[in-house]
Amino acid sequence: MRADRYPTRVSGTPAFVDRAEPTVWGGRASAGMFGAQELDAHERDGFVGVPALLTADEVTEYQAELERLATDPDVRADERCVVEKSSDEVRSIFEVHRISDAIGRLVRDERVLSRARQILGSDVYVHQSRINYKPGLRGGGFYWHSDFETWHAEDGMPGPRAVSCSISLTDNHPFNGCLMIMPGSHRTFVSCVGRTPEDNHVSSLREQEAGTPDAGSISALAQRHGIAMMTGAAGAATFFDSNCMHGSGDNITPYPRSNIFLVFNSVENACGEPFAAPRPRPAHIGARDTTPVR
Ligand code: 6CS
Ligand code: FE
Repeated sequence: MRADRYPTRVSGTPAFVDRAEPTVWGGRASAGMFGAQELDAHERDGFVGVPALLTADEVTEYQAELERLATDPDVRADERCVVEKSSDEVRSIFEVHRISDAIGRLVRDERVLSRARQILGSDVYVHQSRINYKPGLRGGGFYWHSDFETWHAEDGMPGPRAVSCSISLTDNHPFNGCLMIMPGSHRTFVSCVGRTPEDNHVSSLREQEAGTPDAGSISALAQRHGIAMMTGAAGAATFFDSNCMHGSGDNITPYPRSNIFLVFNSVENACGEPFAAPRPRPAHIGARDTTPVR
């Protein structure tokens, strides 16, 4: 029987489980573009910002690519495309590093890949990639959650040895649905109540239910850690640990919030059977191919 260090969606009462693993792995041996202070910040807070990861020209190039993808009828008809609950606008496109050559190049770019390898201390593969379009005026938010809780329960990810890189392609203001993270919350795993329904991903990627932490846990973590807003100009990136408690608000302003979201998992942390779901999610949401990114 496989040990489950992070039981979730199996009990009627929520619980806090202390994280057993480090946040920055491998004794800082991997060479890469993060300096020592940035890795210290990542270990402490669970996230670290990289202002101007992309140049202004690259931002323009990727914005055009996002527009092209969102208006391509074949992409819209693809199961990897998720539309907003409230409108018919594109909300996310998954496995975008395979659909778009430009984003496939970004995954291999040293500005992204070397940083992911430094944090995870090993070869890495893409567990998930997506583009999030949070359109202006009606862009839906993402309620508080830990990505690792979902990836553990539904994709069979053993431990929190994964890191996300969110690259903003529009200016992220406090008012247009920017990413919010509770600094330090990555050191506490919140065990969630409720069971995972069949094919949960069909609804959860439009609005998450199962795996949503209870109000008491969210309040306790917010009290303990506070809430940081990942604001910044287009082109900035935030690397954040898989177990950070994070979310983003609705966007009722006319200013869209779009980002490219790349999730790297350590090849030492490959996903197996889900820990709390009837079957694994489709490969375009939780990758089964663990070929390292070179
Ligand atoms: O279920 C997932 O994998 C996705 N859901 C959210 C809200 N964030 C992480 C991930 O992209
Ligand atoms: Fe998330």
